[in-house]
Amino acid sequence: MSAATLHAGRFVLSLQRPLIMGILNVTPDSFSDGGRYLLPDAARARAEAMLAEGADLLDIGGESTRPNAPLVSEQEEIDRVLPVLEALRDYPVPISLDTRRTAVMRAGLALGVDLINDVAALEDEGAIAAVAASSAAVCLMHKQGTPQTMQQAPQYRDVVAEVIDYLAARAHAALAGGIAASRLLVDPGFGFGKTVEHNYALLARLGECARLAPVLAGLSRKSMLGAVTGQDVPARRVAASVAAALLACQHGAAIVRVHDVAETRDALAVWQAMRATQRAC
Ligand code: HH2
Repeated sequence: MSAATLHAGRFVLSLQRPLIMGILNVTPDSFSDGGRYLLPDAARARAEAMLAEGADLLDIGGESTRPNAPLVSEQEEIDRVLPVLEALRDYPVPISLDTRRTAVMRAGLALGVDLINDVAALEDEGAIAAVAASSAAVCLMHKQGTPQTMQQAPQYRDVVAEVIDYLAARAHAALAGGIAASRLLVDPGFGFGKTVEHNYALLARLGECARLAPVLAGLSRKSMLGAVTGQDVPARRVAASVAAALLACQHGAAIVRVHDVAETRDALAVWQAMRATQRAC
């Protein structure tokens, strides 16, 4: 069963209400915000805006993992994220580092990041040991293939069962490597080697993932939303993203990773007000 708290570096986060993770990509090519926050000042301004809008955590990434994204060298990724992590290190919310590389994790952990958000579920050599040696939380995400190949022909016998089996195995490996259960999040990896149908099957049955560990869900502005709304441009998928975040929370997500913090916060406030009334009745 999901824990009611998450131990994440400097913080013990209550998961009694869903938390909002604001996305900050320090990349030239991320599918929605690429190129906008490359300079530390622009990144800091965006971080502060998201905090003012109600972000509970901030997720900093230096490599786009969108389908067909070009590979970035380890040093390039470190050079992108480190100045921003340095600028944000004293912020009053947990800082998450979105990376799949051990060397980048180590550099971020040395600066005190509170959470490692790994789309490769700590599969890189030495990644489990690097996180275990810290007090940071970790998000273990499922993907099929690599960003360069993953959307070519995703195939599953039973997508929900296979994703859960994979996440359970990675959670087991993390525990065996010395990372406490109270530091673990899991994520089915919406859009990472999945068809539109696979993604919606995972959303409908997200609660089954939540039996493993608290779930982080990243649906914001993704093409699975464009596919059903006809909105081709990511920036026009805000309403669909808010709906998806709300559905994810209804189906058990503990944290939603979003570009549109203020809109998501308002939608979740309405849902929480209804839930509070239900509990009182
Ligand atoms: N999605 C993206 C990146 N990191 N991490 C988790 N845990 N879950 C996700 O669904 C997830 C993630 C991709 O979105 P974005 O960061 O907006 O774009 P890009 O990869 O192009 O930088």
